[in-house]
Amino acid sequence: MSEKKAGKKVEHKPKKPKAAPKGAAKVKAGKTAKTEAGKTAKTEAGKTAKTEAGKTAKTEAGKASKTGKNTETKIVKTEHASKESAKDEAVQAEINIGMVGHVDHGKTSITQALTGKWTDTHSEELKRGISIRLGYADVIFYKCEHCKGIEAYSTKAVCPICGKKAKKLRKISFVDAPGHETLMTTMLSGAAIMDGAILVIAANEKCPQPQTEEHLTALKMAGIEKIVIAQNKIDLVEMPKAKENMKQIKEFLDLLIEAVEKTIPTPKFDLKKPLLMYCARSFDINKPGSKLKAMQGGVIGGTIIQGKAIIGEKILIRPGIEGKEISTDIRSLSCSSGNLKEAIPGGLVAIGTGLDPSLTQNDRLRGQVVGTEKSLPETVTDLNTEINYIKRVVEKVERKIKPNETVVLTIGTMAEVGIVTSIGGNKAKISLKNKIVVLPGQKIAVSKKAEGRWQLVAYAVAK
Ligand SMILES: Nc1nc2c(ncn2[C@@H]2O[C@H](COP(=O)(O)OP(=O)(O)OP(=O)(O)O)[C@@H](O)[C@H]2O)c(=O)[nH]1
Ligand SMILES: [Mg+2]
Ligand SMILES: [Zn+2]
Repeated sequence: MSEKKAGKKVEHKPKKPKAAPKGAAKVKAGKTAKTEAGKTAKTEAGKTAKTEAGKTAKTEAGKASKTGKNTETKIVKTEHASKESAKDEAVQAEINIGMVGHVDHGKTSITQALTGKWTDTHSEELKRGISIRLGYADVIFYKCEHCKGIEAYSTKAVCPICGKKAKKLRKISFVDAPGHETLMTTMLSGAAIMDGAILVIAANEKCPQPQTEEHLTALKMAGIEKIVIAQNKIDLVEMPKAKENMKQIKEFLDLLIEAVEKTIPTPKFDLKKPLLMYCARSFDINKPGSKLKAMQGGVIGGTIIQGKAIIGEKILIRPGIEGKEISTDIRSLSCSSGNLKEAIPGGLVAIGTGLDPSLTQNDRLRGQVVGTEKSLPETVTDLNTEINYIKRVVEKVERKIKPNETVVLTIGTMAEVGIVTSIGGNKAKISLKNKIVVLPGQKIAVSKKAEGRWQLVAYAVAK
C-alpha cells in the first residue's frame, strides 16, 4: 500500500495458477462470442484484454492485490502516458473507455494491467478494498509491424517481443467504475462520459451477477454501442467451468440485448454545435500554503460532448452552486500528458479557469454542465417526463414508480434526488430539490430504492 501512496507503479506478479487452462488468456479469433453489443474476449487480468476496436493489448503490468497478500512485488517502469510529456507534445485521448461490471470482478485490476495505474487511491477505497469513486487512467496502445497476431499489440513504444519500434495506435482514457451495488449512481454518472466500455465478468461466479446486468443496461441507456466483454479470473476455474460461464455470458447477453434493444433508442449529440462538457470532477491544483500571487484558478475535468473548448473563451457552468450559475473563462486546457491548445470531444480533458479554487476543490463541480449561453439550456426543477421501464433479467424488483416516491435521477454526470409528484401511465411529473440542466432528448436514468439500495429501473425523457 505504501508504494501506491508514494505514486510508484507497482507490479503484483500474479501467482502461477494451479490449474489454469493452457492458453486460456489468449484471445482466439472465431472462438469469441460476437454479439450486437460487441465482442467477447477472454482475459486474465494482466495478460490480455480485447479493446473496443477488436484489437488486443498486451501489458506487462500484473494484477494488483488489494489485500496486500501478494508478496512478489517489484517496481516496474511502465510506459505510462504522463512519462511521455517531457518528450512529446501533449496528445488528447481520442476516446473514453469505461471499465464496468459486478463488484470484485477485476475492473481496477485490468485497468492497472492496461495503464500501469491503480485507480483506487482514496483511503476509504484502500480500507474497504472496493472502488468507490470513478477512477481515471490514460494509456497509448501500440502495434508492432514486425510481430504477428495478438503479440503485435502492446502499451509500449518499443515492442516487448522483438524490441523494434512499434506504431502508435491511439491514446485512450479509461474510466474505471465502481461495481458495488450501493454505488450504482456513481457508475451511471460515469456512463455519461464513456464512448465504449469493457464489461468485466469473472469466470468464477455465475453469470449474470446483478451489477453485470445493471451496468450493461446503463451502458445501453447512455447510447454506448461498442462493448467488449472480458471474461476475467479464468485462472480460478477449470476449463469446463470457464466454458460453462462463457455459455451463461452468451445467453445473458442475448436476453438482455434483446430487452434493451426493444426499449432504449440511441441518443446523438451534434459535434458541430457550441461547447458542452460534462464535468466529472474538479480540483484545486494549488499546494497548501501557496502565495496568493502564484495561485492558479480552479480546474474542471470532464469530457466534451459537443463543440470545442478554446483558451480565452467565456464559459458558463450550470446549474452552478447554490442555485447560481457560474461564469468564467478558459485560461488553460490540458489532458493527462500535458497542455493543449484546444480541446475536442474524446478522452478526458481539464479546463483551467479563472475561478476561485475553493469552488472547484474536492469535486465540488462534479455533475455540472459547462457550455455557453448558446449551448446551455435554462435550469429546471420540475420535469414532465415520459417514463420507460427497463426489463430486467436477473432481479425481479418492482420497477414501477409511485406518487410521492423518492427517486434518484442521473442526468449526464449529475445525480439528484427527486420526488414523483404525479404519475399516469408513462407520464410522470418529477420535482427536484435542486436545479438541473437537461439537454434536449437527453435520457435521464431513474433509480429507486429497492431492497435497501438504489436500483436502475427506468429512463425518463423530459417533454
Ligand atoms: N485470481 C485472480 N484474481 C483476480 C483477477 N483479477 C482481479 N483479481 C483480484 O480480485 C480482487 C478484486 O479486483 P478489483 O480489480 O479490485 O475488482 P473491481 O472489479 O475493480 O472491484 P470494484 O471496483 O470494487 O467493483 C482483487 O483482490 C484482485 O487482485 C484474476 O484474473 N485472477
Ligand atoms: Mg474497482
Ligand atoms: Zn515486435
